[in-house]
Amino acid sequence: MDDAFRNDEKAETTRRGFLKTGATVVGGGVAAISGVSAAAAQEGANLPPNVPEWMTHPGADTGTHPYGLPSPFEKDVVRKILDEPKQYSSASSRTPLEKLNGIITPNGLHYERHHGGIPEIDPAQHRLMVYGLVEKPLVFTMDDLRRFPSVSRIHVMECSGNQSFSSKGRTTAGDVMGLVSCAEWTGVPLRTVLEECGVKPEAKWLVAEGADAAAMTRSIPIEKCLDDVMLAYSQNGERIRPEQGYPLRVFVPGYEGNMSIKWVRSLQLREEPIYSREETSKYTDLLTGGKAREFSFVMEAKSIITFPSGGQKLDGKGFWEITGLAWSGSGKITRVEVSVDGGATWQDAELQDPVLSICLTRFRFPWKWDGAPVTILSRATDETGYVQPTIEEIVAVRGKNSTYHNHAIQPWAINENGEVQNALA
Ligand SMILES: Nc1nc2c(c(=O)[nH]1)N[C@H]1C(S)=C(S)[C@@H](COP(=O)(O)O)O[C@H]1N2
Ligand SMILES: [Mo]
Repeated sequence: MDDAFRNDEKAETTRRGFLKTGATVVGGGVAAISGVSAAAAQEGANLPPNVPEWMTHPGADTGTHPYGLPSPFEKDVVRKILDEPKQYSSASSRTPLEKLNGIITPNGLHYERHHGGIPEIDPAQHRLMVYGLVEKPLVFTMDDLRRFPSVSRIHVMECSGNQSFSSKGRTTAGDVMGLVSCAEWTGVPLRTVLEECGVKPEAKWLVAEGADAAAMTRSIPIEKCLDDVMLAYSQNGERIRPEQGYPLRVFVPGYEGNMSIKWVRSLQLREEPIYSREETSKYTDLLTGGKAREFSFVMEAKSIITFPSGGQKLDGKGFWEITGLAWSGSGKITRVEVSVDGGATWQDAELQDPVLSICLTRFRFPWKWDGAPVTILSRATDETGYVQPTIEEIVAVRGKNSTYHNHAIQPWAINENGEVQNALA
């Protein structure tokens, strides 16, 4: 809100203009931003010109929370378990995309996908074993790994099971697409560790195994491993959370989240992929005629409007900023278009800096709602020229058997009361 009144004359006039159209002007405009402040003004005691209660005594002591917590007023900003799991150990929780700003997902809200629960691993007893087609098989401690030169990169990660083909019962942006999060990951480039062991020329694949009860196992092509894959131990500056793979995870930028093996304990170099459960009976795209794609590693360009989105309400016509997130596993987002007429016409949204490779990109689009029912959509393009498809375009190529890798355009329907609904639900 403060931002709307910063000392930029032009912006100030324009924004005041926007706000006047929608909100009641109280006491010169500053308090007029939303109906909420107007309603609260009637209660009075803590509002101008009174001194609020919390200024009348000292606040809590420094160090009350050695590890800080969000305000208690933010208690509803939490991860969401959408489909109550039959077994606790095979489950996912979703990032509340519609409640967050910017591009970084706070660690406590990073989405989770576990196939065998969250192991509690003592880092002093954790080891990474590298074996198979290497000159020198080696076992590393966490301290060994942290002595290598490190890298930090901000990247998105998305589960290929994100955005179910059946949108029934999915209300919010998080419900629809919350198996995606973005963090700054720090670790050692996998290439550095592999060079320490000496990769034999016959090695074409690396098989990573996790130290969870699922022993999650995936094969990664060696070229990718020698390119940008990381062995990550930190997430947004602190050690990776247990849910994200403490103390060590593989991070495979741009590939389906399933390949970023958490709690990684071994890396085997091989000539062939291992064809584990997660790359045969699961995480493969079924086509028509009994066929399936062997692998679908790269996460394609995608976007979602997070405001206004399902479950939210526009409090009257006038100015609203449409905003959302776009990303691609193939590089940078170069364009996001928004439609405010159900897809008949499209206009470019503004991309907010920084626009990073394989990273959430925030887009913004100023809009004046005339109060009539409308469907709004967004569509992303990445630096390879790939344009986010419609669901019809995906079905035309793959048929209706796929369950993974849906990256279709998401429509939100706004009714005459300003209530926003998932147009596909
Ligand atoms: N060891 C192990 N690694 C794993 C998984 C798992 O269950 N066990 N789940 C995978 C899946 S399906 C995804 S989408 C990502 C989720 O990572 P996150 O929980 O940190 O978001 O981790 C992958 N790595
Ligand atoms: Mo996943």
